[in-house]
Parts: sequence; structure tokens; C-alpha cells
Amino acid sequence: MMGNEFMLDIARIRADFPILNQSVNGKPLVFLDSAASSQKPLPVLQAMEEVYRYAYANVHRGVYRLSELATERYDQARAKIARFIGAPEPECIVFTRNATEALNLLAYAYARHFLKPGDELLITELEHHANFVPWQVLARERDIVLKFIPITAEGVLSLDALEALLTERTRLVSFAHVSNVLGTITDPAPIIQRAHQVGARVIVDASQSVPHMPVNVMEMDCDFLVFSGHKMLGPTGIGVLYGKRDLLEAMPPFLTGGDMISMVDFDGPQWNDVPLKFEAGTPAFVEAIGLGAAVDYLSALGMPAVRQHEQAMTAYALERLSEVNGVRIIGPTDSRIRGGVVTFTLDRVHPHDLATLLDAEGVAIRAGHHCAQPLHIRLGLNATARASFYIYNEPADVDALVEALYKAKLALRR
Ligand code: C6P
Repeated sequence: MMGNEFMLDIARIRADFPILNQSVNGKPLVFLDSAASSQKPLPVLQAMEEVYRYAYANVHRGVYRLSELATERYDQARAKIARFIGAPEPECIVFTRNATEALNLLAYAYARHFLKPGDELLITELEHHANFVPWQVLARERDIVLKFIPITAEGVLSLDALEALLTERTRLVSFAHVSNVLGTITDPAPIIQRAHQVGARVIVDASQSVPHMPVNVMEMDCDFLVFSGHKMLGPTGIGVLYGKRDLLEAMPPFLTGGDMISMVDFDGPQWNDVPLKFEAGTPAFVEAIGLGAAVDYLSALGMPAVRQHEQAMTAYALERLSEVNGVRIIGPTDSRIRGGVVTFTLDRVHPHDLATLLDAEGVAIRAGHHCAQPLHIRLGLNATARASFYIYNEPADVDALVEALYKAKLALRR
């Protein structure tokens, strides 16, 4: 049955992740925090080491062979990432440090430039702080009206409410494709269509979707899309902003300095072409090459298979966790509209205490507000526990989580 089969050869995949093959607190490590940051397979580590060993020199500067080699690989990484998300050309891919920087870039270089006082900006109640705080700051500074698409009791965005919130003055809509807390997968199509009908531009925060499912920016027709490399097998310090070329060209730069100008004299600078206009200073090119290797790795597995495996893992986790007395699952219980993120609470136990007790059993989960404090306020919760899955997780990991939960309950007499 589609969605409930485990599609990946986990034993073979795990052999590429030596970090998983270790004990923590005397117990085999069960890593269930990939939504925060994923582990890295050997081909990614090797690709980066290879550059440092044999092909390292600053990009876009030297005319000598080593610099050309590094520049070629940097450009190839950009092209791979463009193909991976269905972007029409590599020039639509801007490298940033992470999704947070990409969203700030848009707040500064797009919204501060194109939005006027009284214009309206729509985000949602389920956003990560990265897609929340930059807009709050902008709204305060520029008298922009910030509105929030609410979630239903089931934890999905209310499209009826969207209708009521959209107006002629809505200039920008920004939302998470997959919530890092509720796991909710939002179908971007109806939101993007309606936003475009009122003349608004749309940003998709794909931090929790691009690593886990097929994403195609052309099919989606979003104006901008952002994600981080470190959540998708790539290194830290590299993120991506996709933008429609005409929009990127119309935007002023975010940071200024070297590499982002085509020429400068005492009268002033002229900006470089996109995407270099947005990449001031020496870029994280070794990290970008590492991300390119991560994209190769995911592409070889096939993103439909990655999604199907995670959906099966999520369905299994939802089933096993709901057996545990006192566990409350937060977010949709239908794995078809849920990414590989299962957030829950355990009655009368603080999630931090729970995470500490699970850690003693070798089980690594995240506890807290997961940088989505407004959503937690909306849910009436201070904190939650979250298990998240990736290509190297298997049903036995969920069994270990449930077993550790029973042990924690016993220790706390809950
Ligand atoms: N969420 C989590 O544990 P950065 O930190 O820039 O790489 O990613 C920010 C970000 C933006 N949007 C969403 C939906 C996210 O989930 C995240 C990162 C991590 O849930 C770290 S707080």
C-alpha cells in the first residue's frame, strides 16, 4: 500500500553514517532529531575533504588552475541544487548561510524595498521563528500590517480563514511547507494561486520539506523558496534562497563588499549579476560542494522513496506512541498529511525531563518550543517533545523510543 511500505535499504544507508554506529550512555544511539539537523553520510564528508586536500583555493578570484577547479565545483553544486528543486536555471539559486539568513535577505532586500506602510503581509500561526521574527521587526519598523493564517483544531492551516485575510493590500504571503512542530504538510498550490490572484508574492519556507519529499518550484509557482543544507545531509553554514529571476534582478543587494559588484570606482559601485549580487564576500563554497554531494546522495535514493519511507515511519510512530498511556500527539494523526516529525507530550512530565531520561537510554529527541513559541502559545503548551525521522531510521528506532518512554514512566511513577 502506497505510503505504508518501508522503501529504503536501511542497512546499506546506515553503513554510510558511521556516527550512528556508537553507544551513548552505554546504550546504542537512537538518533531521532534530524528535523533539528541531520547526520552526514561519507560521500558528503569525502567530497568536502577532497576539495580541502586537492582542489582548494578561493573561488571567482584566481585565474590559476586550482581556483578554477574550486569555482567549477562551486558552480556545479549550484546547478545540482537547481535541478533538485526544479529551478529553471542555476542563476535562481542564491547561497546563504541557512534558511534564517535567506528569510532575512528577503525581509531586507525584497520586503523593505517593495512594501509600503499600510501594505499587508500574511504569515501563519505555525511558523518557525525564522519566518516570524523578521516579519514582526519589518511590520513594526515600516507600519506594515502583519496577519496570521490560523490553524484548525487538527493542526492544519484554515483555507477559509485565508480567504477572509487576503485583501487587495496583501503584498506578501510566507508560510512553512511542512511545520517543524505539527508536522503538517501544507499543499502550497491553493495558497499560492489565491495570493497571486490578489497580486501578492509568495515565500515558501521549505526547511522541513526539501530534505524529505519531492519539491518542484516551477510546479509550485512560488516566488521564493528557502531551505538549509544541514537538515538534508549537507554541512552547516550553507543554505539556499531560490527566487524567480526577474524578482532577484529587481531587488537591491542584502550585504555589500567583495564579489557582489561588477565594478566600483570613487563614484560608486555597480552590482554583479544574480546570483552573485547576493553573495558578498568569500562564500562557503566547500560547504556548497558538500551540499551538492548531499543532493546526489538523496537523488540516488529518489525523493519519492525518501518520502514514502518517512511516511511509513511516521505512521508506525503514531500507532506505537498512541499505545502509551498519557501520551498526547500534537498535530494531524493522518501520516499522509504529515512529514517525518512526531511531537507529543507525556502527561505530568516536563518534556525536558523526558528528553533527559530518554537520553539515558541512548534515545536522542528534541524538547522545548522548537523555535515556534507563538505556535506553542496558540496550543496552550509551554514545551513539547519531538521525535523526527530520516532515511537512516527504522521501525526498531520507534520501538526503542516507546520502550524508553515506558521506562521513563516507571521511573517517574506516571
Ligand atoms: N528548525 C528544528 O529543530 P536554520 O536554523 O536557519 O537552519 O533553519 C530555520 C528553520 C526555518 N524553518 C523551519 C520550518 C525550521 O524547522 C527551521 C529550523 C530546527 O525544528 C531548528 S530550531
